[in-house]
Amino acid sequence: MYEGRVEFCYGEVWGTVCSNFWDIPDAQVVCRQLGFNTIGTQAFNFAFFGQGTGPIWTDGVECIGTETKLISCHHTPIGSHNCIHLEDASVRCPAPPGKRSRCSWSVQQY
Ligand SMILES: [Ca+2]
Repeated sequence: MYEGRVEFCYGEVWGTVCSNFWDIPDAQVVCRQLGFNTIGTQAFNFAFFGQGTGPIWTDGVECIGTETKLISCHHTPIGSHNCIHLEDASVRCPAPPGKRSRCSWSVQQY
């Protein structure tokens, strides 16, 4: 599992995403964008993995879940929000597609 607070870089500055309307489709897009699997993705709000310290870049993220980039989803204009860092959004992503667990599916040959 890979998990943490969601931040993205805008104008050379890293900032967070407020978690109003933050849910699994949004987290799936983050995981996909980072090269992880999306099945089993979890979304967390209220700074579950700690608060950021930079700007809060956006809020009201509403992805369908199939987008390739978070910035393609509906969201408030950059810098427009009514949040504090206590509301920072986070995700937990399953392992990348190439990394299969020891117990993953296989075919036995006889
Ligand atoms: Ca959402």
